Amino acid sequence: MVRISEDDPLALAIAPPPNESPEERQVRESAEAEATRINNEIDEQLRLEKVALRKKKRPVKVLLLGQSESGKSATLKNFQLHYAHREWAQERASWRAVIQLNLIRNVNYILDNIVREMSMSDPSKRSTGGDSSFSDDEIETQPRGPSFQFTDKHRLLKLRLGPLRRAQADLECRLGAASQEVLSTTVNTATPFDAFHVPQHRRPAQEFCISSSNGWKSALDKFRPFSAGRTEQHNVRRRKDIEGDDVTDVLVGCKEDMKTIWEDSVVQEILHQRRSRIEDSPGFFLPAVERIASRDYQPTDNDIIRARLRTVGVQEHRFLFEEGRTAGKEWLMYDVGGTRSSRAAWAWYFDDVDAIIFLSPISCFDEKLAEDRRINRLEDSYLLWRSVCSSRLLSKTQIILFLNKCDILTAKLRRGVRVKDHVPSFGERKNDVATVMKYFQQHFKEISRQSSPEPRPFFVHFTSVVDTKATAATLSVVEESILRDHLRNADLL
Ligand SMILES: Nc1nc2c(ncn2[C@@H]2O[C@H](COP(=O)(O)OP(=O)(O)OP(=O)(O)O)[C@@H](O)[C@H]2O)c(=O)[nH]1
Ligand SMILES: [Mg+2]
Repeated sequence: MVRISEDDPLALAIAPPPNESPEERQVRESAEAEATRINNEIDEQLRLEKVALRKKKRPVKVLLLGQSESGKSATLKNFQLHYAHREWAQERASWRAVIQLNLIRNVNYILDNIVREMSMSDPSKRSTGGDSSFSDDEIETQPRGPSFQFTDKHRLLKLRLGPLRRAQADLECRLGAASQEVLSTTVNTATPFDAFHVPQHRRPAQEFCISSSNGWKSALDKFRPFSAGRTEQHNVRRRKDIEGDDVTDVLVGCKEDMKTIWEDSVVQEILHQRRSRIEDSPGFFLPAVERIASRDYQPTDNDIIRARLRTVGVQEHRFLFEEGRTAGKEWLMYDVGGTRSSRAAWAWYFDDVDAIIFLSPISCFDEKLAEDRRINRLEDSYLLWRSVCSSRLLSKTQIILFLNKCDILTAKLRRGVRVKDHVPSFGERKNDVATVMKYFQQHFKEISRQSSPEPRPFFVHFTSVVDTKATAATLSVVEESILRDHLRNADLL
């Protein structure tokens, strides 16, 4: 018997009548059960609607992985160029300083070589290395070729291009760590095998966290156009930063000498003897001196894609896509620093990603890592690919492989560089582009098959991401495929 409090009006109102018959009681109880059922149904409906809304809002998450200089940031820029054009246009002016720095570096690299060769031919300077930025170690390990016929022209060029050293230091200071390349080191960098094994209790240290919610914008921030709301003094300062007038003055003043030094036959001979393919190096802008070393220079799309700015740590980029199947949808893309010591931070971002785009530059079968000159770059890429494929955290994540820098690969093979001299397992196969591509692709496919914890499809694209038109076509296929997985993942939430 239920006791009803005489003071509680609600309890009194819903209490069964005092002399309820058994039939009346049955009717009442089934009405109450039906009311509860409808109530629960409405609750469930509301819950599902909430989940659906959350799913709809959830951004598409993509992680770009690969060794340093593999083209991760260049791929990201392609996404921005094709799908978030407004933002791309807003950033255009800020890239000017990066491109100026890239160009200045090209010239200073040539000057370093001249200084080095001059000091080689002058025994009194041999041990000091002059004012060259090459280490003694590097000088000693370079092959000694014939002495070069330097003339007063070279000494004059060296003198007149001197201000570029200061300009480089100035721009590097303003752009921060991203503007400086990592130098060769043989000390205890994380091997690709243990790249992701960071102790659980340790968050990655400073440089290896998200350095800015806006990615490369942090480096470009100082070079952003001035705004109407700021003081005139602020805007004048900002205009100076953007136009970098000191640097631009130096560049304009050095324009003719830069062209002369690049076209000089002795310089070409030095670079040839060093087997230095400066043309294939990141951020090579010497052929565009005329355009870049001018006061009204505005970077083109292609300049921006080719500009080299190292990624420091893990950078998060949010794009609201304006084009494509996912127009109106937010994409969250993580661009990581690819040097060996940066890789420990990657695993923190594996959780919850819809797809990984893994880049491997297949042109680099004959190159060594900048941060560790003992390691072949292709070998490093294989090991890294194996680590990513074998990660349990990623066992259900779609991985898309970009075998990148096919343009450089093609040029290299045409010059007669033989794959088998660097990759013995290539054997006596034909040394042409199609055979080499197929061979490398097969190797990556086999690694994926062997090391993935669960069977996964093998998605591969041959790319030259500096070719924005061809890359647009690749990205539309990739967008479609990532979207499919994103929707499927959302349903599994
Ligand atoms: N020729 C050619 N250059 C490329 C290609 N992909 C990238 N590059 C250039 O190579 C340089 C390095 O590319 P990034 O995108 O900065 O490399 P990353 O993987 O982001 O490197 P980190 O930030 O150091 O990890 C840039 O100057 C690019 O323009 C390509 O397919 N062909
Ligand atoms: Mg990068």
